[in-house]
Parts: sequence; C-alpha cells; structure tokens
Amino acid sequence: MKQKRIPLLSGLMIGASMVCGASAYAKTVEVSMKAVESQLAIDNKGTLYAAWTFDGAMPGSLVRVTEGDTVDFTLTNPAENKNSHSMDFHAAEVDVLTEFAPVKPGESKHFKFVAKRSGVYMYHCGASPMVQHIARGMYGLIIVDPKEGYTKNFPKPDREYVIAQQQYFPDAENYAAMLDNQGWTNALINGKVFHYDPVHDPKATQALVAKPGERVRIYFVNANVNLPVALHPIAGIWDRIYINGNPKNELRDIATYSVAVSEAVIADIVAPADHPTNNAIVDHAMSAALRGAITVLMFTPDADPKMGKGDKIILR
Ligand SMILES: [Cu+2]
Repeated sequence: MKQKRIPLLSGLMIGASMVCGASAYAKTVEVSMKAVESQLAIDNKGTLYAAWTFDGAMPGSLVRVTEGDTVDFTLTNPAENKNSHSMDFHAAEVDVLTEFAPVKPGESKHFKFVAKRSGVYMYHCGASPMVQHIARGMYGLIIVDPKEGYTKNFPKPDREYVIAQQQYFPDAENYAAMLDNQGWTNALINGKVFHYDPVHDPKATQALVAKPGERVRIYFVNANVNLPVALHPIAGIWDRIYINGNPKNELRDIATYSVAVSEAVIADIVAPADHPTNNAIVDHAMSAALRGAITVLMFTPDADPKMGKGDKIILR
C-alpha cells in the first residue's frame, strides 16, 4: 500500500492510502489531532483567552473525505494538558461509550469509522463538562463530499468558505453559568469577534471575497452551546440551502435559515454578475450579530483567485 502525505490546512496532515478491491474508490484517510490547551486571540486586536482546541485553532483542523471513505483517527492528549478530552464526530455511527470515550493527559486514542452519509458535520470534544469544552473552543468541521460528485442539483461552487460561530464566555471556568446561558459577551466567527468585518472593526484585515456572478458555498456550523443561529446574507438570498450539507436535502430561495445548535449546513449564494456587490452574512439574532457575528462577503472583479480555495477555505 502506497502512502502519500498531503498538507491540508494549518496543523493537519492527512495520509491517504488507497484501498483496492471491492470498494475500488473508497480510501482510508488517516487523521491525527492533538488536544491543545493554550492562549488564543479571540479578537482582531489580540485579546488572549485560555482556549482548549483541536490542533491549536478555533475551529480545529478541517477534515474532508468522500462518502464511503474510512476515517482512521487518532486523538493525542499531551501530558502537559490538565484535562481529559475526547472526539465526537457527528459524521460517525459508532459507540458513544467506546470511540468517543475521554482520553487522559499523556494518552491517546485511536478509532475508525466509515463516513457513510455525505454532508457537513460538527465534531467536538465530549469530555465532562461538555459545555465548557465546546465553549472553550473544542470543535470543528468534517465535510463528507458526495460520492456522485457535483450534479445539476448540487452544482460545483466557484469558491468555498467555512464559517463557524460560537458563544464567547470570558469566564471560562464558570460552566454553571454557561449551562444557564449567562455571561456570554460576544459571538466568535472562526474564533474571533467580527473576524471578517472591517465595517464594525477597523482592525479586521480579512473579508471573504469572490467575483461577481460566482457561486460561493458556505459551510456553516453552529458551535454555540445554547442558541440557534438565524443565518441570513444581508442584501442577498441563499440560492440553495442543503440541510446537514447533504445534496438530497435541498431548499431553494431562502432568506433566513435557522441553524440548530450543533447543526452544520451548506448555504450557497450567487451574486449578480453585472456589477460588484457586498453581502454581510449574519446571525440575524441581534444579540449575536452586534456582538461579533457579522461576516463581510465582497463580490469584486479583482477578487484574489486563491481565496476560497485550497488552504484558503478557512481564513485564519
Ligand atoms: Cu476537551
């Protein structure tokens, strides 16, 4: 068996080995992640927070496989950590008491699952107290691309971006307050307040970009611990929503889609082709939007062709 290692996104190395025989096109994808307890900036000016993460970032490394692939997963919890951690892939159909069991500092855990159903799924730490592990940043996204590829009802996008939203609780130790939904002060988008919104935060240096007329596919995950998200593209309409990211679950022409806690969804937007426009992708719940959950998406003829592709699907 020939192994090749492909650098994917920051911190993640995937080794894909082709499995021959009956499942001629399915592969085994090796995914390794490390539980990291460290200080991370939660805004564009660099305010530090005692985060817990997968691979040192919020969201953790993006995992991307094709329907039918086997994910061969290892979680390492380094000895210098103070807490047990675990991995709960929503794309897996396994045993919560076995595969998803907590891993103590200094130990690691290995398990496999077949990604049988295409879609986009949250993953998160499920170690106790789970509310605290998710609120401190232990979550991410796994995309399971459909094995039939793109079709008329699931067109190929021109650009792809991941947006993860979470509630920010500065008092990271007070998990009782988290359970009461008390004490959250901001909404984080991919780990930062107004991460891609130079309108509300002059220190924001990045925005999502595309060219007029392009189809932009957003992989959105609601990583809040308690609140749904009213996902709306201001000055636009979602061309398609794929519930759970599965092409079979297609909705058309949706202004606002309610994303449940832990739900992940594909939201496509196609801007007018004949002139530049801007959208602001928001959680239309004002308590979240005005506390950080606004993302600017610019459709401009000079959009950087590298953005929304390759390692620029999650903008760090
Ligand atoms: Cu954890």
